[in-house]
Amino acid sequence: MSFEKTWRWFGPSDAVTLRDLRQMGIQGVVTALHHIPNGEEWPAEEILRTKKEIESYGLRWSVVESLPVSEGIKTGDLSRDQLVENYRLSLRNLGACGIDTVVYNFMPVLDWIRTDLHFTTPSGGESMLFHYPTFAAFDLFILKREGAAADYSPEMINKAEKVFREMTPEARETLARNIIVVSQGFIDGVIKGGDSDYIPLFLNYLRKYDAIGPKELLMNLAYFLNAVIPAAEEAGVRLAIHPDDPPYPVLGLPRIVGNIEDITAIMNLHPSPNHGFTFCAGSLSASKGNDLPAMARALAPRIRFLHLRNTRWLDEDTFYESGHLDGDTDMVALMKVLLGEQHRRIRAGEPGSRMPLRPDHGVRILTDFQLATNPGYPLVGRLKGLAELSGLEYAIERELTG
Ligand code: DNO
Repeated sequence: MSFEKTWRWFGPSDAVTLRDLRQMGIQGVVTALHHIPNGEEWPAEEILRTKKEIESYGLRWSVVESLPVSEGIKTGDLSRDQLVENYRLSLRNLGACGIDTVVYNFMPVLDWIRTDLHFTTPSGGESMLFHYPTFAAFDLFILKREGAAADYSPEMINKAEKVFREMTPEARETLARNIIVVSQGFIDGVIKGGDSDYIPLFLNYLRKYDAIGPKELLMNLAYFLNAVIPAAEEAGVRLAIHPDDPPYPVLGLPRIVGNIEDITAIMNLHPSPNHGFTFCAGSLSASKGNDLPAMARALAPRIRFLHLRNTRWLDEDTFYESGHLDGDTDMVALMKVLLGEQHRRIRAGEPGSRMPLRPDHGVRILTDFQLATNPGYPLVGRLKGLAELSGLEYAIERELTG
């Protein structure tokens, strides 16, 4: 089949081992040097150590996810130039070691956000859910962020008040920890598990964006790209920016990678083929205005990496991460567009035609409850997703090629 099948692996401490991946038919590993602090150069020896370990199982290190972009680059503070220089060095080292695709995101302070990490799906599995009034309650009444009320409609504030009133003190604490610490720590977030006074720390990070709106953030992204794209080109590394999740502003923070206009504007910042995009279906589907097959069609030549998963809306304020095929995104239509692009590249003999695909997130089912994995990354649920996506790919490929 045409897509390279990949899997996110969190390194030697991941309960899913490289041996497991081999058995599952995975071809490429998606990982990062999670032990290197955010902002520091990734030394070639460390990259090679991980690469050799992966290769000793007959796999390849397909994609770096992520080489994190530090807060100083996003805010454009005085540390920026040193951080950008370290980023350039890491890209050079990765390229020299033969790693050619690097994912990053440009979301201020936070990465993805869910209000419930343990939602029971209709079939009894466990998944992650986002409920906007609960998120508003976190912002208004737990964080008590200054000026937050101006960001919500009176109707939403009423809903948030009701949610907050009905929550126990423990539930409030869990919500805050989930958003600030639990879902961020394992992806190199700014606040780590051990920080007990995480709310004031978090508010301090938010305040750094007081004078930064979408325009300023886009300028800081442009500055970053102008500095790192030449290094990526020299190193033979393709950068792939990841969309925001959910793809709209939160907590007074700008988010600028959320829809077709945003992504087109970002791609237009630099024409280099080394400046591309990670098509993350789950993140993009968290905004009802996004037509995913149309976005894939419009962005096709710049897509460097595929994250496929689905979401389902329960009501106007709530979505959860459903099965990979089963959800509100038309995965058949999306897969057709993506496969069409993959075939076009192969036919055109384009260098770097490869589109690695990974099943993003998954529903916890069966023995997943016995395995300590990161939120969103169960073994069986993701493997089920990969099997479903592969079956779909197989069927569409037969249809396309006859
Ligand atoms: C969530 C992931 C994101 C993604 C980063 C890329 O599980 O899709 O955390 O890795 O945003 O930088």
